[in-house]
Amino acid sequence: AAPAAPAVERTLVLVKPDGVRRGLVGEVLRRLEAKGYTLVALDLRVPDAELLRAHYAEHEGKPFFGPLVEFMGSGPVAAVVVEGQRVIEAFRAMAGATDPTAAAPGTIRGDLGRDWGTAATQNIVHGSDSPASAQREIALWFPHL
Ligand code: RTP
Ligand code: MG
Repeated sequence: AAPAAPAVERTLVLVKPDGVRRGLVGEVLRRLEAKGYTLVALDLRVPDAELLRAHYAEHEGKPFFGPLVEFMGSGPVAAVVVEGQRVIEAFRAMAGATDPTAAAPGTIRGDLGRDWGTAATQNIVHGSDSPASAQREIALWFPHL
């Protein structure tokens, strides 16, 4: 039998406060659009601690959790829902490794990020890491979708 066609997926992309402050929202959206994905929702807001603690619940108790929530609430975040076949996997590849110093050139973090010596790792973007995470995160950031 022929392999099943991949289903259309949605992922949550965040341009984090460092990316917004550095004027990289357009660059991140440009890369997504240039690769052929569809933007289905866009919002710029300063997220409150309740949303951030829920978003990063898997990291609760880790030493970087407090600095991460503080950093993520330090300014506007651009939240974007992006759609297309295998977009979750694609955006993880486009973002690159978590550590921007180690992230491969060609990726968003590898091309545009660096270590600034801050308590929280500033790495420009977030992307959901699985279909279950994407569904959970989109419901948190865009309850009307
Ligand atoms: P994201 O969730 O933001 O897309 O990033 P990721 O999957 O690559 O990284 P994850 O392990 O989920 O961690 C979430 C965010 O927490 C900060 N972090 N700091 N050891 C550390 O200091 C450390 N580890 C993670 C980063 O901002 C990371 O993106
Ligand atoms: Mg993650």
